[in-house]
Amino acid sequence: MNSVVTFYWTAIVLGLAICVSGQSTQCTIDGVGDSQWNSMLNIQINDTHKGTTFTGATSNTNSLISVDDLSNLKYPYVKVEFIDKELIITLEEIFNEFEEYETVPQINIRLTFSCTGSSRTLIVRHTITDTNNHEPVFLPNNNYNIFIFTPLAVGFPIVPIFETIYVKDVDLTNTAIIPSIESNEYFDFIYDGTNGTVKIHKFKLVVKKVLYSLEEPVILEIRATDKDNTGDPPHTTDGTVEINSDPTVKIPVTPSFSMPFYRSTFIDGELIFDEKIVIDQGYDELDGLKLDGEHSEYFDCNQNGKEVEIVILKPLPEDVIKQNSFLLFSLVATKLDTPGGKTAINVKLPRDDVTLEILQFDELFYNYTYEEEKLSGPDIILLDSHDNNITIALDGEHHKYFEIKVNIELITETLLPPEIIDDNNFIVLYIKAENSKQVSTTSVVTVNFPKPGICLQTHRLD
Ligand SMILES: [Ca+2]
Ligand SMILES: [Ca+2]
Repeated sequence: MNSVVTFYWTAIVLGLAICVSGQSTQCTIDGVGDSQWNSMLNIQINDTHKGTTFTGATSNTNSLISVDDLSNLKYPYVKVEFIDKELIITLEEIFNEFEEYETVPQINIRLTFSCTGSSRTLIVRHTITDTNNHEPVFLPNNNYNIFIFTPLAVGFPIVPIFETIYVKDVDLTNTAIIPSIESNEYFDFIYDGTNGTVKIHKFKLVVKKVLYSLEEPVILEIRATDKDNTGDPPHTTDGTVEINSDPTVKIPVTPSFSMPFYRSTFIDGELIFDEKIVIDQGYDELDGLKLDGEHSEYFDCNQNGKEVEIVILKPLPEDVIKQNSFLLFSLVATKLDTPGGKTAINVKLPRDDVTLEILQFDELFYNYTYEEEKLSGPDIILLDSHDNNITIALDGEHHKYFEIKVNIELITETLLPPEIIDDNNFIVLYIKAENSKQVSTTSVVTVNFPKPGICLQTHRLD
């Protein structure tokens, strides 16, 4: 019995010894340390890398049992071979297109080897460093044709029919495409978000000033420049847009003066203006240009292209000069199918008669705003007025909706009709003060109607 027990014990000890000697013959690969076997073998490559990424002779390795993809990528980008006891890892040809399809810069695989008496697994990670090896590409091609229907408001987006301007840049760290367009007066070229696809950016052209018509096709060069985290120089790709419209479709442009108010001084029988009177929009094909208002009959106006000159038609009577510090009248431009344009002309009269009492407002021009049914603006002050019998009157467009309070402030007691606000960006009022000696003075008040969005027919205030 003892010899039998001894035999079993010997067999158990021998078995254990064989197991222990099996562990000591596990697989090894040159260039792969224990820490890498325990975590992973990280291989750093550029996105432009080609061919082999790792070779290493093995020991105690019988075969490569399996290669498993751990990254769930579109293609197997890595080939693993075990030839003559050597592990060889190579990039497949399709890796050239890795950036076309993938967004995560890693390829993870698991290798399982058959070792002497056991097996061993090794995780291999290829970490891909991005370089700026791709240029931005306009899609579907870099020539776009756009047809527009004028008029178009500022900010109106224009895009090709049945397509969109896309730019693709597949570099792994691409963060943006910066658009630019050749210098032109009509359009800006701006970013318009993504189309929901990573690596594809959307763009549009927008109208940068009111576009009433395009007489000729406009062909513009557009550019897309990439931005990424590679540290490499950016790439720029050129494209063109051709914009056409039907030139027979036109709307008349409402005439508009560059300023709501022009100052002048009457010196030695001449009118000297602070600045030129300019019709900055819609000056062509005017039906008429006329002066309107009290004392305007002494003056005349002539149009020369965009500019308007006001001249003295007949001498100002002495009593007009004596009784007024200023004259104020309107210059009106009329044009068929438009509301026309209007500006105020202020003429400062000479004051060499020092005995004449001067009556004057503190400003020649007051700017009020009517917004959300509230009127706001500066106090209107009469200077050096010791006369208790001064009358103040209001005149001008829609003046019946306003009144002047004693202290002096412009107010409105009634809500302005919506059509007045809709049809105008501003209206002009005249305030006239007259004292008991019939000395009078005038000033201009503009009431602005701020509007969100765009108004095609504008009067400029600045
Ligand atoms: Ca790029
Ligand atoms: Ca790249």
